[in-house]
Amino acid sequence: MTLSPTPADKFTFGLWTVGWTGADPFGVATRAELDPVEAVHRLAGLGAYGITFHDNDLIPFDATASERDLILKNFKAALAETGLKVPMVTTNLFSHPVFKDGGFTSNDRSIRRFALSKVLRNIDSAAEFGAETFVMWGGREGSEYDGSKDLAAALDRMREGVDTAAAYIKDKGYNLRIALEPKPNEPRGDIFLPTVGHALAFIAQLEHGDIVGLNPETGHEQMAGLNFTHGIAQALWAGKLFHIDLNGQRGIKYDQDLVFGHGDLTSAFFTVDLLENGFPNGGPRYEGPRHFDYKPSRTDGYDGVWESAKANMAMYLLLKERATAFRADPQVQEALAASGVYELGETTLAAGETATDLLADTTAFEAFDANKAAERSFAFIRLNQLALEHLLNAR
Ligand SMILES: [Mn+2]
Repeated sequence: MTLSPTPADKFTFGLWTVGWTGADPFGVATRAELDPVEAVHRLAGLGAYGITFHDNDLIPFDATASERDLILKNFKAALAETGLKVPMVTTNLFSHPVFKDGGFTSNDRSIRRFALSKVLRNIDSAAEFGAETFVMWGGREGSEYDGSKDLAAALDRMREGVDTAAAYIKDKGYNLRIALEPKPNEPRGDIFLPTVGHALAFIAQLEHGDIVGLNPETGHEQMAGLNFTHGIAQALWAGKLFHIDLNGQRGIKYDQDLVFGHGDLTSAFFTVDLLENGFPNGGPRYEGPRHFDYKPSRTDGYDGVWESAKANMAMYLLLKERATAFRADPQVQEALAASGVYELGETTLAAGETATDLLADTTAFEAFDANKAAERSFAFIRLNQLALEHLLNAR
């Protein structure tokens, strides 16, 4: 078993994940605050590659300039000492009451100006840390009541905010790309850009969409009843999978943020299979960090927090091992072929063939025996059983 991670595995964690103290809408914190410096040392000791954070995970919203300087000095010293990287930075536009109606899409223009200014300042900070990805999760960008928002104006303001940030990155020459993180609901009743598909369509409307992509999260797509692997596949296909948030979720309910694989394990297997082995017929690959965005259950103390950090990486490595064995199995290769998985990689038209040529091909239509073709068994059940037997290490 290859369960001991190294930085080469590119595992990264949000400071807000291991640092979550367990406060939820029904109860106060169950764990003490975690010093960011300790988080850096602990994660490095466990074999992680990097740590990520919202601006206010590190620097409190109301910190003075001297407090800010001291925090940054200590944090950077810990990074230098451990070699831990900061590949991604994001902005908190949701905790402070000023953002109760959103940041980029608040109905209050002065709040939108404050939010955009906060983002631009944080872009400077992200570049200073050497981050390559700047995530935007608009948790408060949404509504509870349809009549409370001009929805077209809200999308205009979202586009204005994202385009302004992207143009700023280009003007400054930063090696940064923006990654939008969709979520259907929570904390707002309905959040704008709720799924991977909505966000991809939004990016197509941007002036600076070339440096804007996605940071899909396992649980967020599953909260909408959607297939996470299909979502990241479409983002990859579109050249827009800039970052990824791995965690666990069981069905359509509140955002559980479980350890990766502790939700829908079969889905997690196929997620890792795609990330590690790529599409069966080739295509774009994801090369970025394997980022965990989860919450260590509030039932557990700090022993459980560090166990959960290890568990995320162990689950990924186990699934990687299982997915590699799955693809390498000659019986699986035979089953993939029998099921037509490689046949789907062939173009439907022959090289140079036109629609007119197809219409003239009597074998494609007039002489085509649809009833005979309908007799084909695709044998998908056998293929899936092989996958599950590999997942269970039974082969
Ligand atoms: Mn989540």
